[in-house]
Amino acid sequence: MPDIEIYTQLFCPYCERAVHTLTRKGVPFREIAAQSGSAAREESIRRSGRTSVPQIFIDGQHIGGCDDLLALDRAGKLDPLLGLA
Ligand SMILES: N[C@@H](CCC(=O)N[C@@H](CS)C(=O)NCC(=O)O)C(=O)O
Repeated sequence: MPDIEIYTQLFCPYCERAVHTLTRKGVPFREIAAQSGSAAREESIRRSGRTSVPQIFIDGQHIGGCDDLLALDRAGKLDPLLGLA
C-alpha cells in the first residue's frame, strides 16, 4: 500500500471532497491537521510550494490539491497510484 498523506483544515469543502474521494477508494491515508499559521501548514507549504489545502502526497510525491486529485481520477490515473490497478 502506498503512503498517502493529506494536509487539511477545518471548514474546507475542497478538503472534505478530497478526503471523501480517498475514503471511497478504501485506501488508508494519514490526514494532517494544517490550520492556517500552524507548523503543519508551514510544512505543507514548504513541501508543496502552495499555500492552499488540501495538499496530497503519495509516497512522498506531490499530487496537488483536490482538483488535481479529481482530475487524476477522471483520467484513470489515480487508481494505479493508489495501488488499486
Ligand atoms: N483548487 C484548490 C482549491 C483549494 C482551496 O481554495 N482551499 C482553500 C480552503 S477551502 C484555501 O486553502 N485557501 C487559502 C489559500 O489559498 O491560501 C484545490 O482543488 O485544492
